[in-house]
Amino acid sequence: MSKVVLGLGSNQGDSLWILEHAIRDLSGVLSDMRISSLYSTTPQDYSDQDDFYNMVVSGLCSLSPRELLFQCQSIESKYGRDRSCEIPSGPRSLDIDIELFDSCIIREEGLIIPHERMYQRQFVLIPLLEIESESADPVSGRPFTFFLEQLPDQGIHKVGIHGN
Ligand code: PH2
Ligand code: MG
Ligand code: MG
Repeated sequence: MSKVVLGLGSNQGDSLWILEHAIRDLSGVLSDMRISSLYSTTPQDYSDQDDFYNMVVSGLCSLSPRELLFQCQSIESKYGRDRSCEIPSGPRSLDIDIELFDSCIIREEGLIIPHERMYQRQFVLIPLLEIESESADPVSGRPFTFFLEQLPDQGIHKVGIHGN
């Protein structure tokens, strides 16, 4: 079994409903799942869009990284994601990113792990450290707390605990 960390985001459609149901679907893929609080976050990279809801889940997975990617993309499609007609970094009904997969370092077409922008994103690092406080970057060996300390405030607010 591999320990994986996924980042979830939504800013289109009924985001809270979508995230709740996507997590239910992911519980069929991951065992011993940990679920962060839900956060409201200011859009990064492309600012002309609504705020996002973001959260992070971790768990154990028996799939390969490619198989997990396929499962994540199938769940994205189920909740209305259509990659053929979206702006890069723009609005999306559901985004599920593989942030970490054990200590694997993968640099393949369409599959980069650790996720290349996780180090710059409070909306990934804050919920990640909430559920996996000891986790460290497999590339540098540095704890993720190190990267979080470097970041300016990016406008992220906890809005609830999952299930409440
Ligand atoms: N996702 C993006 C681009 N910008 N900003 C926030 N706050 N949250 C996201 O999930 C997000 C983003 C592309 O996937
Ligand atoms: Mg994505
Ligand atoms: Mg993303």
